[in-house]
Amino acid sequence: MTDFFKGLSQVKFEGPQSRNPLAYRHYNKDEIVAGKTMEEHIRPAVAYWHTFAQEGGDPFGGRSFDRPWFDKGMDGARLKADVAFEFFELLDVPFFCFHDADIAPEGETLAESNKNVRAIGEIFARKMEQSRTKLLWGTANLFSNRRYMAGAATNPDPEVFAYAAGQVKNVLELTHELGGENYVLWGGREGYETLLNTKFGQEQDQMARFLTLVIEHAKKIGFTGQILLEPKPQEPSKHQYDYDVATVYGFLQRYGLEQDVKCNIEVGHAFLARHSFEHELAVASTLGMLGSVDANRNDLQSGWDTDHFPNNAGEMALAFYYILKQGGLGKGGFNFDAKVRRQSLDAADLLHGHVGGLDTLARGLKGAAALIEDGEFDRLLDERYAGWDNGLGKDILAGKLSLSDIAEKVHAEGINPQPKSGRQEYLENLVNHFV
Ligand code: XUL
Ligand code: CO
Repeated sequence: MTDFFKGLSQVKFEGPQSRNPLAYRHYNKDEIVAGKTMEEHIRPAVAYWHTFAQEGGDPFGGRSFDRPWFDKGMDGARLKADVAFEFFELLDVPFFCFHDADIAPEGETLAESNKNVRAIGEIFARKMEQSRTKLLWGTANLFSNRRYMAGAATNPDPEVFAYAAGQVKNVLELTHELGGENYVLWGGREGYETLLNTKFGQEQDQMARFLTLVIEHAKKIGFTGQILLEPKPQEPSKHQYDYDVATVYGFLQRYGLEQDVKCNIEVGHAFLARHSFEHELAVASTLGMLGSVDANRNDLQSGWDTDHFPNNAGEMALAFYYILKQGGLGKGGFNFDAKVRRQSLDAADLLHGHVGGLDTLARGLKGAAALIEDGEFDRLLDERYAGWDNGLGKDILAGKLSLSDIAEKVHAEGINPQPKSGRQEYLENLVNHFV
């Protein structure tokens, strides 16, 4: 045991009345909701980067956190791994996620970096034999090092592409060996700052080639997890290619990859694309692309990707509505891509963030399950579209009528549709009744 979390004990469910700030009030992992335990629905994961590697810096000031593993090379990385697994147990969560760069220091060469990552990977493997926490996903950091400033797969220099490929091969194989259920690609620098130095079509081809290589390698090593692309419209690139779910789907279809890849949808990224989170989930679910979720929220005032912990149960209820309707996230889950604020210096703050986030998800889950169980919401939606189930609507959709046929019908039958209320306020109140 390290002494990082000294004095803190495992977070337990105590119910909504509890005033214990380090107890779950809504997240009761074994409680059955809509046929599964809460843990099976949510599949919560701790993000290694925000929780253990984040330094508390902002554009106006550097590190504010003082962690005993900072600046200590591989010794620090080993201590960080010890602390990480203690944290997973304190929170009692089933999953974690990592980038290669979060877990081990970069070396002078790719070989040295990969070796460092592998050494910590071995420690993870040993710890995972004792721990119940598994790997939700792994990913390679292809955006922090300056070699990637003009992109990884989409770099004008093929040697950068090659370096990135070497990094991804290593992390994909490690993810597979650790039993990871997904592999994520977030294209932080796959985009451009200015078209003045960018061949857009060329870069699209490169990105598709890279993804194809990853898919092929995953198959070759027998990785049966999901390959996930994480859309985000900007930051750090001015224009990112994986703008939103619809854009990603168009890209995948163009290169014939839509069967092999799904999306990891992040709340804050949806906002940056000027969508709601539930919009992105609805689009993804409709396209068969809803693979996993990065849970967080943005500071709406700043309009930036601030990665706060989720605290809006109503928003999460709408998210769970689409997740429950598609029968769950399968191999995906809810990764807390969220960080404590710069002034939240204490070890306990890391727990408070996750406890509140998980309680918010639990409230959303229970709300969505109750909404569906009640049935009125779905019935109203079906009623609104009922005209398409038979007669005119059905014939139009089935392609039985030409434009002239339809026009003729309007004249012959005196069709004169009368607008009906969309009842938005009624529906908002109905949803709120269950959250
Ligand atoms: C960045 C982001 C990443 C990805 C993984 O905005 O969300 O942390 O989730 O690379
Ligand atoms: Co993310």
